[in-house]
Parts: sequence; structure tokens; C-alpha cells
Amino acid sequence: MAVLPDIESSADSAVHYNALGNIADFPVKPPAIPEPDGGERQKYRTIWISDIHLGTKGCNAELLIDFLDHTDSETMYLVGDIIDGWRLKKKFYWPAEHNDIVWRVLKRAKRGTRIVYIPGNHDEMIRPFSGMSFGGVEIKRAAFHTTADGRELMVIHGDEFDTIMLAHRWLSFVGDALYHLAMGLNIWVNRARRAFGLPYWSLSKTAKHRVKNAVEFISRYEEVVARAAKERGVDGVVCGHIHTAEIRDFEGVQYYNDGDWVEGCNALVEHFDGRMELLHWPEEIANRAGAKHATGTEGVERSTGKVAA
Ligand SMILES: [Mn+2]
Repeated sequence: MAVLPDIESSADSAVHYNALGNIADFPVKPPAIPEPDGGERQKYRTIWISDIHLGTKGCNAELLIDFLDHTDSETMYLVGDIIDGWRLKKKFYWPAEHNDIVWRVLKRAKRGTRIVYIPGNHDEMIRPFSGMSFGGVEIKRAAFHTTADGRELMVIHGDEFDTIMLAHRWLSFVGDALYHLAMGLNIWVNRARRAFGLPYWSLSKTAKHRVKNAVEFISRYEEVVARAAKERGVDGVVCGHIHTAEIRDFEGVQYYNDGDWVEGCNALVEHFDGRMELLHWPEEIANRAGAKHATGTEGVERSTGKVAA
């Protein structure tokens, strides 16, 4: 598709083959926290999660393990920034819980869940392997998902829109040609940065930290992504990247953002009738504890206090 170009160059592939070697040899040890036996799992048709940032201290691994142990689905999309390759390259950080998450995802694939991994900008070193499959996990640059009620959704990470966002204000006057030019610029800016060994430059991250009006930024981002989906002729779009979970409608096009596992701890799910829902996992845990108390069953639940910070 025009908006999502392939990333390839011979110089890059050499680097990426090394990365693949590392991924293939990645030691997936038995989990430190074992999976619960035969516990009740909430079943969904589809689950989307993204922005987990494994390999960083920011990743809320404990909550994600709890999520993975209490849910199941026919299909699961990993919508990018799953592993933070840029941070890992600087400083290797890989606690047992992060291994546990990789183990659980691979176990899910073995149990028959279709798993599609769409790398983001933090795990862009995996993008050149789009079209391939490792351990039952399909790697794709973008995906198209048909819901149970027949809607077609485009699934992307969302960093594709960083440059267009920067120029959004004046681009709204000059129209489509420059819109696509700016889209291409994003690729070249980051290809150049990569050549100099610089990490991917993310506008959304910069903007969220520097722009006073983050709310306005997020709203504009959502609009730009929804507009791209409309141009592509799909009914909606699922993305991540800006760490802000949301379900919105823009002129009949649905915008879904599955949030993150650094601050929000969200998942986007599709029920078996095609109904979409955003889960806020700390709340789900609280409800679970509440339900147990209501039925008189004593259960020791993990505290969610830590997550609120
Ligand atoms: Mn991202």
C-alpha cells in the first residue's frame, strides 16, 4: 500500500540478519511465574495489544502476565513496540517476567491462537521480516482484519503518521500531494537517522513531552490516522504508538487505539458478535476482586495500587 512502504536495502539486511539470529536464539526459558492450571479465561474473537516495551523498566509486565493468564482469543494482534530494541541495544535489561511474556505468547500460538506481529518503531529491526513466520507468529508490516459483523479494519502501529502530524496545520490547506510527500519524508528522515546509528525519531513522543496542549495533539493524530483509513477505503483502523487508548468515530470511520502496557495497561478486544471494547486491565482486576467478595468467595488478589502511579 502507498502509505506503508517496504523497508529494504542491502546494507540494512546484513544488520537485520544478525538481529534475526539473536531473535531465533533468544533464550525462552520456562516461565518464572507458572501459568495457572485450568483457570477461567475470558474468551474473545480478537485481542489487540501494543506498546509493551519489553526490555525496559517501564513495561508493566506483572499486569500483562495477569492479562495473558485470564484471556484467550482466536486471533491476537501484537500492534508494535512489543520489544524495545533501541533501548535494549543501549543497555541490556531482561528480567524473568519479560521472558515469561514471550513464553506465554509462544505458548498461545502453540495452543492454536493465530498471532500476528506488526512491528512498530521501537522494534523496527523486525520489520524486514514481514511476510515471514517464527514460532507460529506471523510478522506483517500491516494487516487487514474482518470483524464478525463484516467490517474491514486496517491494523498498523501508527508511527507512519509522525511526520504528517508535524506539518498537519498547513497541509490541511495544500491538500493531498504534499500529504503524501510528507508521508514519504518520514521514511527518509528515519532511514537517514538509521544510517548514522540514531534511533527512530518519534514525533508523538517528542510532542507529548514538549507540547503544552497534548490533548489537542492526540485529537489531531487520531483525525489524521482516521483520514488515512478513509482514503484506504476501510471501515476503521486499529493502531497504537501514542499510548492513548481510544475508540472514536470520524465521519463514519472508526478509530481504535489499543493503548499501552507502560501507563494505561489496555487491550482492545472484539467480542464474538463483532462488538469492540477497550479493556483497562487494572479495573478488570478490581472488578474480579469485587465479584469474588460479592459471592462470598475469599480470594487473594494482586494489589493494583502500584499501577495507578
Ligand atoms: Mn511506537
